[in-house]
Amino acid sequence: NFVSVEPRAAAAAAALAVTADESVRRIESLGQVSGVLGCQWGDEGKGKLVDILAQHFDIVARCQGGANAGHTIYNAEGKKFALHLVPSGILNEDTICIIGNGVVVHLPGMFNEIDGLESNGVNCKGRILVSDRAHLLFDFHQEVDGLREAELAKSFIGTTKRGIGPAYSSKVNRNGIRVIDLMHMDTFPQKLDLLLSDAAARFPDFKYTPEMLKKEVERYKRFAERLEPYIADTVDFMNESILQKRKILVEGGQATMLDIDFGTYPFVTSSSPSAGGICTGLGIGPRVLGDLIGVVKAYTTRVGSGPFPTEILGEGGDRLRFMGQEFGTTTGRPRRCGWLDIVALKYSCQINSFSSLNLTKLDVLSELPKIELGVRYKKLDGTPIKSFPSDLGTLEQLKVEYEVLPGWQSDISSIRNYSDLPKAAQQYVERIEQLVGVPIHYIGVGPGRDALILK
Ligand code: 2SA
Ligand code: GDP
Ligand code: MG
Repeated sequence: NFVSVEPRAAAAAAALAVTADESVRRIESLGQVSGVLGCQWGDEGKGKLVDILAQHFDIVARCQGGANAGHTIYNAEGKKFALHLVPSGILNEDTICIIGNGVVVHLPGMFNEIDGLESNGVNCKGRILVSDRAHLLFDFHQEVDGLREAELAKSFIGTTKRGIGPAYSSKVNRNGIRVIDLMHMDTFPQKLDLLLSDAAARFPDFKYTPEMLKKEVERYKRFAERLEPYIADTVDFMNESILQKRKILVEGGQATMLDIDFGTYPFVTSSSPSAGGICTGLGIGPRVLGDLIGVVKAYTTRVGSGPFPTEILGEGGDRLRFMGQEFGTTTGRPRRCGWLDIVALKYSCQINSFSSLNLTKLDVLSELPKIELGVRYKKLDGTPIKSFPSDLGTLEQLKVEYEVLPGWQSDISSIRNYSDLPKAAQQYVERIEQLVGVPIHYIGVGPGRDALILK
């Protein structure tokens, strides 16, 4: 009773201003369960693509991360929304949004986000389901995140301080508290006491008092009441939806190069933003996955510490940051900027087996007379490095070889057909395809819903 299954192709085509039948068919033919994942260090523009594709899907699901994510989207009237926990499908009124078991949920933040959406005219009622198996992220996890960063001093990770690492630590440590535990308020105080006592034992600066526990338990009693209608066995819901032929779009948070296993460890987030995270974070098997779209910015950005081989320091980086308005959606932090890193992109394509790519923010490069592509890594002594290195020392010491391509130096933000792009822009797109061996089917030329070229 939550889901409307009628096709929404006509509305979607109108919103995209798509004229080519072939392009519409391409979106329509995306697999029943498809995913949108970040290829780089996040903020590639995943939210925008999810919002656009959501018009063709019945369900949009988040499978990992938490309110560290910041997905910026604009509705049909051009109003800006920054989403953190609520999936980017929420602006499409027929879409059901799932917060899967792999997500860590900060309830005060989630309800703030829902209140903000509703006060801006977005009806969320009956449209958000939260997994009973998802772990709760408490305010104290955020405090501990800050304490850990302070302890690391100069080698801090540069987290969003949203409590992500500490919440996943509680989960893996097997004393985390799950959404379903809120339905058993009799045992909840003991569980929370154990968690808070652990934090107090580990961090002398974390002041834990009995009053604190009492206050938090009272607060969570109220959250539990408000949350009850949202709680669902999302594993069953997802699998039943698959049997009923509903279309499901999975929205990745963060990105592959921040993956706990594949990223530039320890400068990573604490979840699996790559393809594997879809199965573990939603309880669906790998054989149901259809298309996976990798979202890649036409250049590279990274927020937080850690290796960034193609980073442009100084004026060049500042110029990209200014042109691309590269500031964190969650924290407002300036993002580090650099050229597109083909070695990292190829690695990301290997890990995720992307069926196609969405190249975003091509418009941001429009002013540049020349554009560089980082195509190979070499050690300082000239020895070639075959694939993306696991070793931090190697990553910090390597030399990147660049290919230099001509810029197009004209405004492309109102172009909607691939053939109308300047030849130099087409050459840039096609060189990337050639180097990574995955087709680019979507090209972003602006932040708005309509600013997308289907190739
Ligand atoms: P955390 O908070 O434990 O996940 O931080 C660990 C690393 O992961 C990075 N990270 C991100 N990188 C880019 N974008 C993210 N979301 C926000 C945005 C970030 C913001 O959309 O702009 O507003 O600052 C995100 N979330 C986590 C983080 O920078 C650390 O390097
Ligand atoms: P996400 O975390 O991957 O969803 O990305 P963010 O929302 O954090 O950051 C991407 C930013 O780029 C947002 O401000 C988007 O509105 C904007 N954006 C997305 N696609 C494009 C594009 O093709 N061109 C331009 N100029 N901006 C874009
Ligand atoms: Mg973001």
